[in-house]
Amino acid sequence: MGDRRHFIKNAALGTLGVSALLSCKEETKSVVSAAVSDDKKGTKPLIISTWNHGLPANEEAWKLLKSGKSGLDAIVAGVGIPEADPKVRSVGYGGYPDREGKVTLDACIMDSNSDCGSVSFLQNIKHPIAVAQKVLENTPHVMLTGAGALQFAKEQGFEEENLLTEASDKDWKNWLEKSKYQPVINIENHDTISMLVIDENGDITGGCTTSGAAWKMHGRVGDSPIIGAGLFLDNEVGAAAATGLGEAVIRTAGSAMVVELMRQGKSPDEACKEIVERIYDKHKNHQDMEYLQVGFIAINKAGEYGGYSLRSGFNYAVYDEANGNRMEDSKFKMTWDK
Ligand code: SD4
Repeated sequence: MGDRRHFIKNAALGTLGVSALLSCKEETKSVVSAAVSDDKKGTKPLIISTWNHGLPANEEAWKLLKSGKSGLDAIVAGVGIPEADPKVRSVGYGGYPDREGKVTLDACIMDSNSDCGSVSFLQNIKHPIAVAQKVLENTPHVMLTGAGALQFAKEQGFEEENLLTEASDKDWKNWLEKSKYQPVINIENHDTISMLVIDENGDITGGCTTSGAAWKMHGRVGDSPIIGAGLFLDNEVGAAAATGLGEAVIRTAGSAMVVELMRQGKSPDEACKEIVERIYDKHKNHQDMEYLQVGFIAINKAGEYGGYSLRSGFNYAVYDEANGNRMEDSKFKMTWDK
């Protein structure tokens, strides 16, 4: 309800739219488990994903995990659901275009060995997360971008298709009338999907896929394909992923910092909160503050999970054996009305 109100309010504005490091493994483990609080402890395996579209994504990923597939395969299949859904206007096919009417996609994926693959500024490919997996598996690199990413995708057998739906084309033309850049996050509760998985053995994988901030400049890349910003994990510690205004997440190396805070003993909730507070402090007098929203989800090695956002309206989907697939509301620093 709050989300809806917020959406209406912002639509009315005229737009739619974004260590001390422990050196020894044993020490790390004991510090992390000391941070576990019972209320947020899931059973393994556990999947956590951003926003409402996390529910069907979790469902699909869960099926694959339970059939013995890897965390990587589970994530690619899971987040592939919103990527292919034209009703989800912030991911993949049907996503809002940039200010030139082009749908450009960002995605990344990372496994428990710290191998990662990423694509940015990719056009005409419905499943950027699947291309990111191929970058991880079939190249010596971490990130491919733009025309090179597209060329690679085609070499890997992906088909080019038009991702601009009629609805997005219409919204873009409406936006052009005022051409005001003010990406509003929480649009009907569909934004970037980030997914974190801890399997039965306690191994962690993560992925993130998005069409990015609506009405961005052509060529703009957000946090979502950037390892350390939109997504980060360390299999000894835990994982974190972001949603929200990518510029703010990149400025603070958000997800990497959440993981480092968990390494120091913070719980996932506490670690997400501390980084959100830091983002707030750094942006409170910034021009982006008016429309700034960021949210993080995190899991640790012990199976504890959590999330925190700057403003109200963020939620995430959690799936484990004990409690099934459900939505949980994130704690937040402030409401949109303040
Ligand atoms: C971006 N972080 O491109 C993405 C957008 C997003 O929730 O996450 N929206 O900045």
